[in-house]
Amino acid sequence: SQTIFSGIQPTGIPHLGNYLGALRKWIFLQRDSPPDTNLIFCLVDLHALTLPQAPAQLLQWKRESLATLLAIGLDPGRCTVFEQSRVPAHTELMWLLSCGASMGMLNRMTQWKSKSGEAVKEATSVPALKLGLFSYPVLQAADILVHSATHVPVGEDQVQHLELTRTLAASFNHHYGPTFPIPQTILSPAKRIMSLRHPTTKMSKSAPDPKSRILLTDSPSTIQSKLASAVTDSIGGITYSPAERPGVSNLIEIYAHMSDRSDFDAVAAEFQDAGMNMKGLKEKVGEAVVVGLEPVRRVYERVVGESGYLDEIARKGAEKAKESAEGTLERVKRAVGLL
Ligand code: AQP
Repeated sequence: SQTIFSGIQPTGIPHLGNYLGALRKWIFLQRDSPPDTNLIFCLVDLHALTLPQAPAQLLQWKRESLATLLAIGLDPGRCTVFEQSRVPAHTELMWLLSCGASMGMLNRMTQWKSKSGEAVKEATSVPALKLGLFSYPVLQAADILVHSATHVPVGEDQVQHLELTRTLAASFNHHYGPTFPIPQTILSPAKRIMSLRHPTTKMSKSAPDPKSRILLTDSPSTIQSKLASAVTDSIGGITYSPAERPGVSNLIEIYAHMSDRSDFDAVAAEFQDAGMNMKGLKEKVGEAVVVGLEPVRRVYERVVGESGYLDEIARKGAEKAKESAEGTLERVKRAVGLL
């Protein structure tokens, strides 16, 4: 049987990029997978600590992120939904994998290069670079491998980390005998939703400008106003051309994904034929997003205040995840000679 694993950092309320690139796929997998498929979804709170976090803020984001996962339709009866830090097997396996992970490989990770920013380019700033941020992909590999996952649905920005996970798994299997399945990446059609303010960079929770992203819990008027201020261009007409018109193309993609369409050129042609201007395009995209997110927001508002219910989900999820992880960890410990 298959095991599907994926995670999200509780570093803010998930945005439309997280949703279209990953979270919505989780719901489709929950709906369409055979009943014997293990579905495991994780709030990777230890990953969140790789950048500075205020403790009270992190705690609040964890709770809001869990509420969002329930709001999009994850069913804790069908899936394992849990917080990473409650399952110590993740960090234990991370150590064991770290002992076989090469610094050279980690140094090539683009997320490390971008999140460590200028500091990584200047040897003088090396003391400011944090080990946790550097070894982030090894913890991610442990998250996946400790559950013997066979499939991992993620957005495009995580593809390189998944490649590293496969390398670490294959190398471990080579040295110690078959232990881990080699997990496959599942990419959703919305591989990379772009920022509304800087459409050549991906939509991100941590970008400083809140208008650059649409949160899954934004009100209809907030959604419309963020789209109204989306950066486009002054070229006439509406065409789909990501290289020349990143802003407009991103809006067309968002509209298409929210309306279950896959032919971006055809969508653009329809808008063009209807004589739509930029303002009209933004309003149309806004309507599709508002309609698609309305049910999410409704459930979110109901569950986010129910702390007892959320705590119970997190507790039960951790129990299930521990069971799933401990078997693998024991096999790994035997394989390396610790047991
Ligand atoms: N813009 C995006 N388009 C498509 N998919 C995306 N994902 C993230 N941004 C986009 C996918 O969402 C899942 C969860 O991501 P994450 O929170 O674990 O980390 P991230 O990729 O670093 O996302 P953010 O929003 O940019 O967070 P910060 O700013 O905190 O780093 C992953 O499957 C990811 O691919």
